[in-house]
Amino acid sequence: MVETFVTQSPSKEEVMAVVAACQEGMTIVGTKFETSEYFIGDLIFSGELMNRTMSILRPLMIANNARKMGTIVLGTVKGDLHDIGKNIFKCMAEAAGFEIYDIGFDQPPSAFVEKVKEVKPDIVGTSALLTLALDSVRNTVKALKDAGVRDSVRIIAGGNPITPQFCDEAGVDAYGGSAANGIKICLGWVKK
Ligand code: B12
Repeated sequence: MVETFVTQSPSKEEVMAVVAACQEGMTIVGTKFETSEYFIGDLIFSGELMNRTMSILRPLMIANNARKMGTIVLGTVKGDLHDIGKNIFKCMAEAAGFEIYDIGFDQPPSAFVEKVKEVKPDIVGTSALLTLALDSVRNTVKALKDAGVRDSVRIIAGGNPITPQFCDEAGVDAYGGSAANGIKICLGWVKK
């Protein structure tokens, strides 16, 4: 299906409509998991489908963008294997002209610190879907501080359990919300 769709030269708007429909599908999967209609195997299957879909759509999302707006080190924090939202943010940020260093999922604070020291980004983006991973976001900010690189970057945190209150308390500069909202915030930072 998606393979056929990409051969029909869709516009960026049409591609984004497919991404949005897939996101809605993932919300339905989550609800069915909560009500025990779906099981862990369904989560795994839906996750694989979504990541595969994103890898097919990615070239269309980032096509024809030569501008370089800034650099982002991005990763899902330690203890959390969810990477679909991170991957969507990555594609949309690339489409907006950012250079992304994606360090992957289940990444300890030290991995963020090492990458920041190596590539000196403008922004660090964390993703966390598990409530249990909120401590990892806190620890990531603390590790950047302890390594003396905190003030060289802006930090944005995304994922459902993140709230503006949490960001204030954890020392995160911005609450990401949706990927689209996160891009707006990041563009605002690099344009200043
Ligand atoms: C798919 C899925 C999985 C897959 C993940 C596959 C993968 N490659 O990611 C697998 C099978 C691995 C999985 C495992 C588990 N999962 Co799960 N999973 C889901 C599910 C159904 C969808 C998540 C998803 O991809 N959503 C779609 C994306 C697009 O949305 P998103 O991630 O929120 O991202 C958007 C924004 O948040 C934002 N964003 C995200 N990151 C970032 C970063 C930045 C910088 C910015 C700006 C924005 C941003 O942009 C995105 C687009 O707008 C959710 C249900 C749900 N409703 O979310 C449960 C869910 C997250 N999982 C849950 C649970 C409990 C688990 C398990 C513990 C289950 C178990 N018993 O083993 C394990 C934990 C494993 C681990 N250690 O991480 C719970 C979490 C509850 C909680 N609050 O802690 C949920 C909410 C299901 C539920 N309703 O109970 N899961």
